[in-house]
Amino acid sequence: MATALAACNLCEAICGLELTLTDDGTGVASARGNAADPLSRGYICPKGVSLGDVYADPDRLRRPVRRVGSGPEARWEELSWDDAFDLVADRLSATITEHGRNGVGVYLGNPSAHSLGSATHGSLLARALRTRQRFSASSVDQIPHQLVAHLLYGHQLLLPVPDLDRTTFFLVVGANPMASNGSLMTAPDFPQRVRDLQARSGRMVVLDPRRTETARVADEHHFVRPGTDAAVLLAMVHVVLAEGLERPAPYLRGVDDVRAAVAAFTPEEAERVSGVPADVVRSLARELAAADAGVVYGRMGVSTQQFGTACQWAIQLLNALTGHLDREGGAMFPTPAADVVGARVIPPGHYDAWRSRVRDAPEFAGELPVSVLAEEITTPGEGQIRAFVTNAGNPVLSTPDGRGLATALETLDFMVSVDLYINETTRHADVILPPTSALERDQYDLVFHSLAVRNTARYTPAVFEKDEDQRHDWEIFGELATRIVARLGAELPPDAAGLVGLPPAQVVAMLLAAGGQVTLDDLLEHPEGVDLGPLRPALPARLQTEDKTIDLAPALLLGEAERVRAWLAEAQVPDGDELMLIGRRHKQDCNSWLHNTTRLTKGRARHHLLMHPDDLSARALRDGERVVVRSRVGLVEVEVSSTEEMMPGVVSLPHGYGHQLDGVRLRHAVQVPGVSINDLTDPAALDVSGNAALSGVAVTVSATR
Ligand SMILES: Nc1nc2c(c(=O)[nH]1)N[C@H]1C(S)=C(S)[C@@H](COP(=O)(O)OP(=O)(O)OC[C@H]3O[C@@H](n4cnc5c(=O)[nH]c(N)nc54)[C@H](O)[C@@H]3O)O[C@H]1N2
Ligand SMILES: Nc1nc2c(c(=O)[nH]1)N[C@H]1C(S)=C(S)[C@@H](COP(=O)(O)OP(=O)(O)OC[C@H]3O[C@@H](n4cnc5c(=O)[nH]c(N)nc54)[C@H](O)[C@@H]3O)O[C@H]1N2
Ligand code: SF4
Ligand SMILES: [Mo]
Repeated sequence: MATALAACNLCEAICGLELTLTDDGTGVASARGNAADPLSRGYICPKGVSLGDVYADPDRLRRPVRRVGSGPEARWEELSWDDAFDLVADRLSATITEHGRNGVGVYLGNPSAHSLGSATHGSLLARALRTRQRFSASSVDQIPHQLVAHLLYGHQLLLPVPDLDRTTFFLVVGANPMASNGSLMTAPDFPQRVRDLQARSGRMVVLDPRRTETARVADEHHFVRPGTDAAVLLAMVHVVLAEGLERPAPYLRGVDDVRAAVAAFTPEEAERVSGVPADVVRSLARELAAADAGVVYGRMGVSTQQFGTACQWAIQLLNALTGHLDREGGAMFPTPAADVVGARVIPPGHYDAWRSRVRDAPEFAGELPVSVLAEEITTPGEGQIRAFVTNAGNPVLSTPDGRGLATALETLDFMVSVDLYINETTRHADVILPPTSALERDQYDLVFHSLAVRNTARYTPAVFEKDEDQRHDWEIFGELATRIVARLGAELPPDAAGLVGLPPAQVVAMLLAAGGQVTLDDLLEHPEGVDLGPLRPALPARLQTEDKTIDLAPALLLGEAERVRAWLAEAQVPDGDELMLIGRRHKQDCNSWLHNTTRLTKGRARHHLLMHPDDLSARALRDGERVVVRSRVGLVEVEVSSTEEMMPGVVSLPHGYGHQLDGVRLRHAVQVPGVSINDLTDPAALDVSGNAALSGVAVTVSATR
């Protein structure tokens, strides 16, 4: 039977796969990890197998469709690509002519970063539209990381990653890589990498309000109350500096300003709000400072919260001050073969260059917080969004007050979505343009090789040829951009115009040539991937700051320390009726999609609200019964599960559930129970970066009886 190599693009681990094709060569019979892949080394998770299901899924769109009617009565009609492109270009250019550039809004979802064509050509659309109403899943995810990287290292994507394979002290704050497979840390087969760490006498310590899959395999776990990590992390910085444990590199500046800023953050104050014992805060700081190879790593839990930026800053401070930045086993910068940072393919970023129209929220790197999207659609006035474009996303399920956003989408003059499926968001579109799926296109992970725990490079040619009447995403962006500017009597800037029709392979070839580590030909000869060795020290040369130093204490971040201090002075531990809601991810879930694959949805239901048994009994609730969860924004009804893995006072719902596809005729729909956590999260709650504070939402839980 024929086999083919593929790259899984369903999460940041970018595993190499070996597919066995069906006898006629038109489908996937089975999939396994490719042992020859130098990064993933044969690892695969349950989702990797489902790539073939997506390819074969009869409900995946392959031709453009137009919606006729709305709500449960809506019908979808196929139309030709040419007609679809014309229709979309007509409507978007008409909106611009009538309402101005900011009359069109754009949202880019998570899989945009996981497709080579979106990475190379996605910006074409923004450059044709030139709107300030730009949004993405980044502002319900990692904007604080990017803001801090921009301020400290001079580029929003110059993000240090844990040198996981060589560290001996790994402090994980608000991340669950045993389920997520790592994020802003491309580390396929995290479970084995942790076993290796422990086998070399290293330790993993986890701070998380839930005893997660990662906490369970850790050497130490402490509950931390949601949203209070900044107090813990800044207290750790305080301990490092107060005890003289710092070892700053010569290119670090601002240590004394940091010392002054953290003076008020004592471990005792941290304990009061967070529940993490003061002696644990002290011993973690000392253990990090004493470790030969130590690193602090924090992800979603400390990014999507009220002090996300302060947390990410404190994490950089801890690594840098204890001498673990740019050091083996510490926090290191990959040297990717195709370097989008050095080549400035992605700009370094800027903050607060303009603000949102209705709420006056600052932009970051040209994007506004997605939490302001609904109000920008519904609030009349100049710059109101009248037409809307989405690519690879589902903000109705993935952004705060998703239900409110769905209502807002219904008021638009026009909406177009580039997506493989009709989902809770794209069902509101007038036109859906479906690109080819992962196995039908070439892949090179421009983003994730830049965040990997080992330097590798891999170019994977398409497994299946697309049929003539399909389009790749880069072709869709090129076509739309060209037709829109033509209607506006405008032109694309020369570098953008040069991209139209240029296959992504050529973009990759140019980037690889600039880097000089490998060529595209090398990679085509080795589709399993090429090993470029362990991470290596790169500072100060790789810094993108003008003077090649790192200012640890930019004014914005000092201001954040002050904001955390002011909050700390007032902060009370919630009591009485109130609980704090957090999210969770499961191994078999992929954000809000893939819930239509039998393979990933069979087995025990996993949509429940998790709650500590004491919190259930305090409310006279029974394990398994349906409860009402209320927040300022909305309410949902869902089954509750009693578990001691939750910190008392904290409850958890998974993210990406709550499908609302009633009335949408799908051939193969699987009914997955559950509710959307984002019917409870609050678009008013933002970090300074504009990131949504999804963690620590105040809720009450009561019986439906
Ligand atoms: N409360 C809460 N909210 C959260 C989170 C949380 O933890 N808690 N997590 C946040 C995070 S980290 C993220 S990244 C977001 C994700 O939120 P989004 O990015 O808005 O949503 P996804 O579920 O990733 O949407 C995937 C869509 O992309 C389509 N798709 C898949 N591949 C492709 C492709 O190659 N091209 C195109 N055009 N479409 C494709 C799928 O069909 C699906 O419809 O959710 C965020 N929201
Ligand atoms: N299987 C699977 N893998 C995925 C995804 C998926 O949907 N499914 N999504 C992918 C995406 S888009 C992303 S961004 C990554 C995310 O990757 P991770 O960040 O590793 O994943 P999460 O499960 O969101 O982990 C967040 C952790 O923070 C904890 N937490 C919540 N609030 C707080 C808090 O206030 N303080 C602290 N200290 N902890 C808190 C939660 O309990 C949870 O364990 O995963 C990626 N991988
Ligand atoms: S961990 Fe699973 S979903 Fe992520 S890339 Fe690997 S196989 Fe795909
Ligand atoms: Mo994400």
